[in-house]
Amino acid sequence: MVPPVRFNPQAWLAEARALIGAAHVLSADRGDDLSACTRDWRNKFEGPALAVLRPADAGEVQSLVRLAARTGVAIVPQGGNTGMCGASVPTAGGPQAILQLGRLDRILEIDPGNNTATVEAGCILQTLQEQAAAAGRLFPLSLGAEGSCQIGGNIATNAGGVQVLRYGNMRDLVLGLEVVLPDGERLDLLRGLRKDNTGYDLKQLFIGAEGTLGIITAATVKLFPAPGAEVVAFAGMSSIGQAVRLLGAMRARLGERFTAFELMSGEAVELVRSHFPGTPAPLEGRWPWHVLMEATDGGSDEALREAMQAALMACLEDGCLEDVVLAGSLAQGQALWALRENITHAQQMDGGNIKHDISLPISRIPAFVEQMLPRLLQAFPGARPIVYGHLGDGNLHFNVSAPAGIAPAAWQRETDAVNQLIHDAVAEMRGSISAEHGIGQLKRHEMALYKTPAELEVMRRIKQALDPQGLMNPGKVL
Ligand code: FAD
Ligand code: 2HG
Ligand code: ZN
Repeated sequence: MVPPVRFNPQAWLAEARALIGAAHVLSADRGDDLSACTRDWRNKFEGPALAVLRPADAGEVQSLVRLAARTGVAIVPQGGNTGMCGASVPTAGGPQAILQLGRLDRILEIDPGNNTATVEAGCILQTLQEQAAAAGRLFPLSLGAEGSCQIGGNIATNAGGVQVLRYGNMRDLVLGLEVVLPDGERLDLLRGLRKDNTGYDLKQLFIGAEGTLGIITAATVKLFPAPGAEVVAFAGMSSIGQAVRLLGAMRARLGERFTAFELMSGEAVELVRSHFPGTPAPLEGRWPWHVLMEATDGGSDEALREAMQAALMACLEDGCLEDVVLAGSLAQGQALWALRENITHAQQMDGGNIKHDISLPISRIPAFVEQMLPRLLQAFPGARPIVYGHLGDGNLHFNVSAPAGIAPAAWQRETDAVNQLIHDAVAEMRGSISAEHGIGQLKRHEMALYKTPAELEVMRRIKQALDPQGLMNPGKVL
């Protein structure tokens, strides 16, 4: 990125204010507090912003992007700022403006006949879930930050979450996109088609690109029939090998009805219980591993419960699990989900951690975990691994909290060494170092280590073709 010659911030801000209104161009020089936008959710990354721009529609996004392109100002697209990799905040370098999509929050259409919704990028995920439910439909993407993350951010990160097992990740849910390109051109790919083989599928470029190729302003996404019945179960077992066998057996028995399969170590459950007093212990005994399972369908609760119970009993007899409880009510089911969703918060309250968002072929996960835990403890005595995640998708959060008595900042200094140990082993098993959170700033240098030169070169060529000035979210991904 080339910094503009004789750049005049005041003149730039005045131009931006003339384009979208003074109230929607926030800047530190006039006393606006930008910290909620310049610092990431984990408090790990922070960068200075020339301004926080809050356009009202795609036309205003285009005007701002054209201004930025003409003046050499970089744009950092930002949704709910809940990302885990520092991708939504500025980096050091030339002038960077955060373009916050929150005012583009309308649901433009829900088409129950086509099972689609067309929404602006700044729509909060939970709002879309609720509006889809009001129309008798399900928008299945579900994750702990759903009350504040935005559809545009979900698309830009190709978010995963807890329903991928049945419905896929965000990429599988997107049918159409509208994107403002780095030169301000608007690309209208907003089609609600399930089949369309007319050349390159351009929308795929922007899904998971973390805002480095353009700004998503709207999307058409898939909806599904709203399930009437839902059953949640919580199981305990001694080994991950049992959990993997349980997954296979439950899928074989319940098929499409099986929607979630979340793994939690005993330590993860205890951590949540210690930071969220009142969290019930779902099972009587303590188990090294737990699994939270969910099944849904369009029939009755009783029938689904019976099917789940029968499947679980067979698994108990086969030794895939050692204890299990079925939620007896919606509230009990929600409490089990809260236990799972609070792990991130509990780790944050515990003083932060070194996060890993790995994926592996599911069949290799037991061997990976069994080998990695002792190796980790040998290399970093006292380290506290908090292992959990979306086992049904082969995606684990192999997070490592600091040994007792080690300050969070000191532990963060071990990041590269801990990452190398874990990610080298993942690469040896042909896994991924980022299953669902993305690369951002956090894993940029690591991606360069684990991708092949040919993969990186094709990525660079795509970036160069779409963003030759390098102004779209610089310092992220590549
Ligand atoms: P932001 O954080 O604002 O931005 C993320 C990236 O997208 C940045 O690169 C940004 O530039 C880009 N971006 C944002 N909006 C646009 C746009 N309109 N156009 C172009 N680029 C854009 N993630 C999961 O995948 N699965 C989980 O289970 C999960 N659980 C979470 C639980 C908690 C408690 C928290 C805090 C986070 C969790 N996340 C999870 C991470 C995060 O919520 C997701 O990555 C989410 O998709 C980010 O959405 P956002 O709107 O907050 O995006
Ligand atoms: C989850 O699965 C999220 O809960 C967050 O992806 C994971 O905090 C984390 O590391
Ligand atoms: Zn996750």
